[in-house]
Amino acid sequence: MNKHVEVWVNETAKLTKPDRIVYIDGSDAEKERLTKEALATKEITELDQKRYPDCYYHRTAINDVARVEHLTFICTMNKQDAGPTNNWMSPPDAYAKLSAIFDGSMKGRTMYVIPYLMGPANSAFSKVGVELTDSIYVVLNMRIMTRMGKIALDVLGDSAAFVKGLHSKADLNEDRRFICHFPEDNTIWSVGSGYGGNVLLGKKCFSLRIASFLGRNEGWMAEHMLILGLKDKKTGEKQYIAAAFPSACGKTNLAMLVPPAALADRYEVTTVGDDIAWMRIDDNGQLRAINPEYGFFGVAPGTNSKSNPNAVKTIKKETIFTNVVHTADNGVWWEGSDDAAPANGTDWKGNPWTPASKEKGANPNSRFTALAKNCPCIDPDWESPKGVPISAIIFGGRRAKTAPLVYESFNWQHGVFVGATMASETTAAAAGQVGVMRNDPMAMKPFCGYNVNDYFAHWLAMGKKMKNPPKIFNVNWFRQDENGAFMWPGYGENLRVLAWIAARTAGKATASETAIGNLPDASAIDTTGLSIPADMVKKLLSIDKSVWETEIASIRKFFGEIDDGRLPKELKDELEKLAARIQKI
Ligand code: GTP
Ligand code: SPV
Ligand code: MN
Repeated sequence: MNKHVEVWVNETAKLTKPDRIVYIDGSDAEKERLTKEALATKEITELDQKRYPDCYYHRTAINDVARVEHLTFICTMNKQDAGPTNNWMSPPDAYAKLSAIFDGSMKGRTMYVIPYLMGPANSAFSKVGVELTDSIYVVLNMRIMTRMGKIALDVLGDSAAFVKGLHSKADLNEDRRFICHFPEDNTIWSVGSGYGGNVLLGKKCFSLRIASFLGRNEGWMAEHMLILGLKDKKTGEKQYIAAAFPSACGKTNLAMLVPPAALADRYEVTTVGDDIAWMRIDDNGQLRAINPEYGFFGVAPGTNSKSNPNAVKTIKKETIFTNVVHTADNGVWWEGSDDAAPANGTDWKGNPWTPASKEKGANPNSRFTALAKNCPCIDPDWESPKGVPISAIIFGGRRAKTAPLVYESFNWQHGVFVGATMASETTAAAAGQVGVMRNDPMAMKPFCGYNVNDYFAHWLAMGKKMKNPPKIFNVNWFRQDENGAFMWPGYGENLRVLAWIAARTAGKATASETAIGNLPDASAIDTTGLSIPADMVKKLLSIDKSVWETEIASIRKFFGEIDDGRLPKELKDELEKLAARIQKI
């Protein structure tokens, strides 16, 4: 064992006082042993192994079903370094406060030591983390979401360069639940939760909050982005596109997109990642990206053979289902699944459930944890140590009125402004009210591990270092008509928008310059085989002056709220330029 890890494990054990310590090696034998143990303690339930080979079911506590942004803190010595969008505690205060909760929290339990690697082996992008946890569910999930065990220790060698993550379920009491990040110490302390993003520390805590901080200091980027490959089979050209949408706004779906029948001969989409991208500029000035994860922690409700057939195939085996309906015949079900609702089942709260029940059977944020390598459309280069070249970056969110289906920014700086001023409706991925519009710059509001103004400055600086910066686009699959119905069919049909983006990036498509950016003419979106009212695409691409005036006022307000003296002047300039252009409509 790496001696730095060992020293830290022993120190931590003095605080948390586990009955025993188990070092995780990632082997198959270990997986079998842990699975048996988790079955025996009922932390997981074995599903019908004929229909669901190597699949398990887990239910979290009822008060613990999503990320908790109000209990998530960035703990930097200087408060301003955490910035205006993060909760802050001073490191001494946070360590003291959480130490009191961690004290003895693992009594009667096992502390698992999980070394894990974010990114492929032999890659300059990759980084090592070690998570100490008293949750066997965390271990089994980390085995799917990261490259876990020996592989990580081999990369680490004798080095002390690893992210220290400490997690204890403690008593799952919300009053004693905290997710604290100490970017200056490479450390994460998470206590009082057993749910996904709060406890699988390799994911949002390390790969976004800590990694964004490291990226700023080391000259790279950690982003809440899917990465997909789009191949034009006619020309043989292939592009990689990264897209940032807020939580539960369609990253997994877009990453695994199946082209509509009418365009299936022409285009192929492959998946590199569905949630997180680490991006670096190579020696030729090209932006390249890896997916640091090894699996998908995807939203279950709405996942079916029509919306996301590749996800349905990915979760056929070796999958952990969390907070969905457990059916009487020992399967799983959720709202919007392929199967008819089961006559009898147990809902996410553990109560009997039938289709006549008033409440939803699956929690809206119920999830599957599945291996990326089981995804039928996984990209052949998804584990390439040098990453894939990114030619376009897409921002988007849930906007009922404002944003058109798609537009292209004028240049990198304007594109950074477009990302910085993103807003979207909140979803069930985080605790709190759903459907509330909020600013979510680059889909990183809950995940940026430092001052968001410095983050914008980092984006601007990175663009200057690239030879051909990716073109930056904005999309909106969620525009609604007067009756609140989605105007765009979405899902596989989004390929039609990707195709325009790719053509535009390749310099092969025309666009009209408008006040907000370059827009395709309605005829430039290929609607072959799509039954949609003739003027719908035109409507989807329309820009309403008064709506945008309101938008400008809201951006002005947002900038006013976050500007602590560090908001880059370039972004304020872009706002004034946008306001002037809108004025002229
Ligand atoms: P996180 O894992 O939380 O980061 O979410 P995500 O961004 O990967 O979102 P995901 O693809 O899981 O989709 C979330 C929800 O949005 C699901 O209920 C989807 O059915 C729905 N959704 C995804 N794509 C579309 C789309 O193109 N149109 C519409 N109307 N809904 C969509
Ligand atoms: C998100 O909320 O953006 C997720 C799920 O991807 S979690 O891992 O819980 O953060
Ligand atoms: Mn996410």
